[in-house]
Amino acid sequence: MNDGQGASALQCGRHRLDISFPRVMGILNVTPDSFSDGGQHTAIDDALRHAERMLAEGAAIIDVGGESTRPGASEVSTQQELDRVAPVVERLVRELDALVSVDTSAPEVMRETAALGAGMLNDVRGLRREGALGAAAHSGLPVCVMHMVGEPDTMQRAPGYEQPVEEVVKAFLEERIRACEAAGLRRERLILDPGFGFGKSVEHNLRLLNRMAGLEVLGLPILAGMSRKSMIGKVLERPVEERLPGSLALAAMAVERGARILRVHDVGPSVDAVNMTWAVMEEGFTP
Ligand code: 7PJ
Repeated sequence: MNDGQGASALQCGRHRLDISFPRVMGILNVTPDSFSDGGQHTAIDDALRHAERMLAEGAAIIDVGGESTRPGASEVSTQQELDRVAPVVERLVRELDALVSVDTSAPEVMRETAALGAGMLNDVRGLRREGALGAAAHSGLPVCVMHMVGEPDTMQRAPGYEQPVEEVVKAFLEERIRACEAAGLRRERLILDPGFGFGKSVEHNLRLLNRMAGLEVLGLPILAGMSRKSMIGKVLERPVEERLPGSLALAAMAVERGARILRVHDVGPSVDAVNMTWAVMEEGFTP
């Protein structure tokens, strides 16, 4: 059995998320400039329709992001982010009863969206912004804490590590777990993410995935996000719209190395890849 990762369920507001098997989180960008589907789902109705489709395809979580964190992206104001994200979260919760995760680093966005019924917080800055630890702790929601060196606008300038990248990532996550606990955010509410593509070279990303099982000793659920990322583009020399096969291979490998949440654009195919991988790992399946 593959149950070496702490809790088998997360209480996400009104939703209970079973993570005794790997789950898929569908990406819903509401930024005008996100790199792969930017501009396509800015209108709220479009966003809702896209989310509905991802849920029908088997997404357990919808991750709503209003700040583009692609390499080189500029920061948006908190108000701008809130204006983009809040109406979408509100309708996802009310009309679709979706388990909504909010991809944000801003304490105010955490507070407001938690009040609107979001069930999870996802911070690519690992709750390092001033006030973020407190806001996340107060929300009572599970939080995904991701590793990133620097900020999105500067992180890809010759990323270098003094120590092996997997050790740096692990030490960083251990430090964040301690900081969270000191702020009253209980360990049981944390999800860990090595942060593929954030301040890392292709070689760093490949090594990090290959050695990702090393994070399991921390005893917390692992989330992996590699869908359509440039590590695939670079290895396979594919533009972003041709990265699905590469994304599925990486999702399968992440599951095999312990990931319990996969953050993806292409939900249907990812659910199949993840379930097939899991069936092999379990040597069985439930139809
Ligand atoms: C990630 C994320 C990721 C988590 C983005 C993109 C860039 N959140 N938000 N993990 N990536 N937790 O989707 O390519 O890898 S935005």
